[in-house]
Amino acid sequence: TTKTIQSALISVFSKDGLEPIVRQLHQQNVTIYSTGGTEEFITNLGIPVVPVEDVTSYPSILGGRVKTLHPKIFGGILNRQDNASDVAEMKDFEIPQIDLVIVDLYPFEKTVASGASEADIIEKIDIGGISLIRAAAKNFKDTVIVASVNEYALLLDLISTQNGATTLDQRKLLATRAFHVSSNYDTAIFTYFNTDDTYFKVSMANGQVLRYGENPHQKGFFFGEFDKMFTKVHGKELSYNNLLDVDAAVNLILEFKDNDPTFAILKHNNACGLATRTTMKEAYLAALAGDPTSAFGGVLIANGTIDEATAHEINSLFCEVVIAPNFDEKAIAILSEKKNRIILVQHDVALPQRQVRTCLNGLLVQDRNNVTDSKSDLKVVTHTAPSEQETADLLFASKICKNTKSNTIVLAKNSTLVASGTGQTSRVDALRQAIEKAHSFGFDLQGAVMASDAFFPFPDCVEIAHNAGITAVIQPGGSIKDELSIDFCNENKVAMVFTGTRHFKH
Ligand code: 93A
Repeated sequence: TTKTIQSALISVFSKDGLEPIVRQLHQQNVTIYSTGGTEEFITNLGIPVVPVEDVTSYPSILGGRVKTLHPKIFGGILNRQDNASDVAEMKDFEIPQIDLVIVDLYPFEKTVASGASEADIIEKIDIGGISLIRAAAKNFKDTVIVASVNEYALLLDLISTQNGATTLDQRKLLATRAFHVSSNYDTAIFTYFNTDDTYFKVSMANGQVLRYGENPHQKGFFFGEFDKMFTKVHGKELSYNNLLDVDAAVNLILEFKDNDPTFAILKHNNACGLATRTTMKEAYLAALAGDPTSAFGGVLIANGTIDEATAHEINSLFCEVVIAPNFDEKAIAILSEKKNRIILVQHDVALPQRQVRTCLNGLLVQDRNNVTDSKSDLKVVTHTAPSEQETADLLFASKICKNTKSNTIVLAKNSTLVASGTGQTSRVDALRQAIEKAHSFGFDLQGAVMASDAFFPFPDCVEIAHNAGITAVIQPGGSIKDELSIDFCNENKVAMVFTGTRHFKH
């Protein structure tokens, strides 16, 4: 499968970086075929070159639109050397073998960016070059394709150290990169032509045009398979913001999958109420009591069946979406009394393991945060250890904390979210917000626990928490000033545990 390059077709828009390659090819006695400007460039180097016109017996026509598009060129690139009839036809039609193709395409994107006229832009849609690339890449078994200046260094290495010998793996790698070039090129052309956003609806499988984006003046789309995750049994169409909240809700409740009945209420992707109880109705009422003001217009999610009694309670609340793995029939009838209220039955489907969002002019991709702090992860760093109830509350609070926008502080007591500070630019502000909120809804923070998504750089948070009545703290640890927080806790009999895992969420 090793092949040695004996002939090359070179057709490049930019001649940058070509000289050492041409010299090396010449040194290896490689026959070089070339198009107009490239041929002139090579001739000027004093290196012999065969014009493609001599091969095709055709001049470049239609103002250069047709230069290399000819069976004698494409036959030379596409023939299968282990195919007897291909070999015979090559001989019959006097087609020269082409082992290597080097192309640098017309600069389409650059021309668009320069603000050129439509006519100029259209002339920069490369047809022959893209065909050469695709043909040579298709026939990677026999042909080497260099479709970008980025591969020149590799090519130079191949011809100088291996005398132009290439392995099948090397040719396939170059073909892969070539198809990357050709697909990006066609995407750029499509992007230039396309002005109709709704095109995505037909072009992308399962793509969905939303009423609008985050605000009415923004367009919005959803690409995903919503119906695989949920059965919508009632209500209006989900909006962009509904979908974001549903996503946050599903991630949050996943932390409580195998727990006793747990109910969460979310607003703007953060939990404003969450509680675990022995019945779903009690869990809902406790979650609602956490922050009845924020719950208005929220997204509700349960980790188990929503029964008739729970539905009765929910019905008096204005809420956008209710999600549960199961609903009793009567519960559905009750919740359906409100025409717009969206009712979703959640299926047991895993979420993607990678998360994607746009960033600058590209994308950011990361693994899902799959770490849920458990009892065995906890390292008691204070003289006082948390009690059994406090330990349960610490782990409970840390699950909510992980699913709340940073910086965040979560206060919890008796398996109930008491209050949280969400998305603050300072951790102290997050704590103050949580304490103030808890007090405004009449909570007694004595014996409550505190979770922090990241370490405390200063001992101020544990001081404020202690003064508010908090008796146990969970945090990742890892600040160079950890000792200051630990000392304060020891002096004041506050229990603190480290998890070793930070849970930022931006
Ligand atoms: O107008 S084209 O699409 N028609 C062709 O047949 C053709 N063959 C190669 N453009 C074509 N090319 C392109 O010409 C190459 O992709 C390269 O960008 C350029 C090189 O032209 P020259 O060697 O004349 O500078």
